[in-house]
Amino acid sequence: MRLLLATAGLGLVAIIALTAVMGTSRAQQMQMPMPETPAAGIKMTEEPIPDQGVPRATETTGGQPLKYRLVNGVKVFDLVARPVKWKIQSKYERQPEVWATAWTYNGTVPGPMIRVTEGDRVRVVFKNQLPAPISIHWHGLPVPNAMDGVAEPALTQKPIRSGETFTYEFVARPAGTFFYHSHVETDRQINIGLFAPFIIDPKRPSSRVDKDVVLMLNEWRIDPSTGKTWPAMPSMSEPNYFTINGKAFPDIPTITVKKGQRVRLRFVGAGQFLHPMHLHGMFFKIVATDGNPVPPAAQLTKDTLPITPGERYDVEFVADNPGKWALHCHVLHHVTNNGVEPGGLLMVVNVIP
Ligand SMILES: [Cu+2]
Repeated sequence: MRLLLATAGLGLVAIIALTAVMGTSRAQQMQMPMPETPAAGIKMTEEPIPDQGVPRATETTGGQPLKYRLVNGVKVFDLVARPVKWKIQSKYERQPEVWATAWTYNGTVPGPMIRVTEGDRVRVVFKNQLPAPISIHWHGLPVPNAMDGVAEPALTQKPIRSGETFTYEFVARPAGTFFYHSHVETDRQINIGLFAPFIIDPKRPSSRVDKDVVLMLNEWRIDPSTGKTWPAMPSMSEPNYFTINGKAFPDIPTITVKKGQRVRLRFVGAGQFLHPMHLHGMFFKIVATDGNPVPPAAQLTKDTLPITPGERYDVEFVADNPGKWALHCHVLHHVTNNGVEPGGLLMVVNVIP
């Protein structure tokens, strides 16, 4: 790679020198040899995620509710971090089936949803079966400091090494949309799958919805022909796949509702890019930001909402307009799969008359 950069650098120097000597037009006419760029634009600047012996996932859907054991009034959840091959896109048209090498909680992307009621005491027994140290941070939750999972820097705990177990325990509050993710090598670890929803329901719900859907957004860097996966971002590895709940269009399940039903979407920015999510055919109201309810008088009515990394937005709307409506990111490169449209962060809301 250094050689490649050096060659590119020399090429640039040569162009500048030629331009100075010959004038711009002559230099442009000269077909300067440029460094070879792979067709997919994949920059092999660092090692991919190790994939030898990594099994295919046995589950097909991420973010599903995790069962707990009740022990002396404590809701006990078991999590195991392990690598799997995760299918993010089925074969369609001329696009191949695409499998990523993912690091996961319990073998799915996103990891399983922890869903509890405000005030519940939660214990998470967490085992690391990944080949690297990791941790769990409870994003947005005001937990006791020692439970915050910041292991890099080792602010609240040491990284949990491969083979080790660590137990987190705290009271879940307030009600709202949160998530959990690794807090070791975050630039590498989160985007390859170590994130999952954490939903806290209010003791007395103030509003009822017919459909309540969590939509976690993130990005990937994958060679579709081999499944080799690099963390999207380090060493300028730009993402070429974009997923909602670990799936790219056309694999993102349609949200089907009857006309007149109330829908809540909980957007979670789990990746490293901004995604302005746009709903066709209907407006929505922002009812909560980062887990905190928005008073009715302050609820903005929108059809496009930027979700930045780490943010959560709960939006609600009454599905009053029948039809199949697109819900997609309006950074339109993000509705591609490896540069081919349609793909990526694009799904359907089907309102049945
Ligand atoms: Cu986007």
